[in-house]
Amino acid sequence: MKPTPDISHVPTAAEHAAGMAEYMHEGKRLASALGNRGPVRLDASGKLHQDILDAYWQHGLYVFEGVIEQAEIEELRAGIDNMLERAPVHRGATVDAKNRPAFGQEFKRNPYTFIKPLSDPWGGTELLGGRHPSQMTQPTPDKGAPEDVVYLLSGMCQAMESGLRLYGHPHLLAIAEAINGADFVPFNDAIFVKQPGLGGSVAWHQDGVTHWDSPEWDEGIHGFNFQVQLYPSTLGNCLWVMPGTHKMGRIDIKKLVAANGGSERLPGAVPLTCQAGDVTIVNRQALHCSFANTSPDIRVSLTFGFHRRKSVLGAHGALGQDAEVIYDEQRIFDRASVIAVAIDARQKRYADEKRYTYQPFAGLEDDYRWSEDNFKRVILDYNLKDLSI
Ligand SMILES: O=C(O)CCC(=O)C(=O)O
Repeated sequence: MKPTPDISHVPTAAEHAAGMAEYMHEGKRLASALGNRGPVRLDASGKLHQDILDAYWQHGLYVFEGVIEQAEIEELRAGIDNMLERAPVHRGATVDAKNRPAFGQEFKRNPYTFIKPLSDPWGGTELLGGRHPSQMTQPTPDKGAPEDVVYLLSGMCQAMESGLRLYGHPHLLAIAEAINGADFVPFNDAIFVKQPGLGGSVAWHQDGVTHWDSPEWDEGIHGFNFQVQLYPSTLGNCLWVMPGTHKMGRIDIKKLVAANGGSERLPGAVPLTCQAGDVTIVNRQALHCSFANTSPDIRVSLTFGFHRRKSVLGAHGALGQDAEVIYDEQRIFDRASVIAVAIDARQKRYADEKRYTYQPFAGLEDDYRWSEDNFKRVILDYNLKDLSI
């Protein structure tokens, strides 16, 4: 029998890393048995290959290898470095570490979320619809760790031109179309930054919060998220997913953890290890988490999701959007127009790439060109109109 970890002991970062070894070993074995990874394969008409779609719907996840070219990765990394260098010097500050005005104060939504190093800010709280009911281990950081670290960056389409161009990537949009239909609509975006020895955890959860009791509930009703990996995503810092759980309805996470002796190392999960430039998709109903990053490696994951239009139309705001708001045609159109501008911004940089045609904006391309005016009209503060469900 496996020894049960002593969950009452608060481990040091080194103890936490060592304690993960066996779990990581088993996860690696399960992930290689599962497969569910490979390059993006499109058929002659540009549609995602049916085998990939079937594999995604079977397990609720897929890892697309080598999607983003090195030059684009470098641009995205530079954008993130710039945001991190120009972050408020501490939570709530208006200047950065060099006493310059901190980045992003012109945006209505603050781009920076800070946490205590190695902490779990959501687990066991009512935040985000209470969807993270069980708190993860919060190891003690090494001496000299900063008081706060950046956990999330938001607003990638307005904060970095490279982020907007990524949002218009033809292969990613073809994947969104294959999963959610040609009239798919956006969800939101967030960049998870897991600094080595400092990055916090994201407690076990299922993302969706609104449609669990819908008479039309099915395994795709809450959409899916992409994660574009800018650095290798390792056993020690990656996202972990429980395959097949997107089909199971709402899961009693507290009960699962209790049945596991109180340990968050839930059996059966697979680690989504990646190389830089790989892109994962995870169904928003799949049970997933990431552990405190006590590894020596950084992970930066640009995370953005898409929905079926019919899941969103008429739904009430959730997850940070005002619950009184109803997502009507206009709201959906406005938020979806970011995709139209992103496609044009991408085309201007990658002229040889086949441009994606986003069906809801077919014929409206001239109104949604990438320009300074459209930055102000469409992109600025676009994330106030996220379509969270
Ligand atoms: O990347 C992570 O660590 C967490 C991502 C996640 O939980 C999510 O996108 O819902």
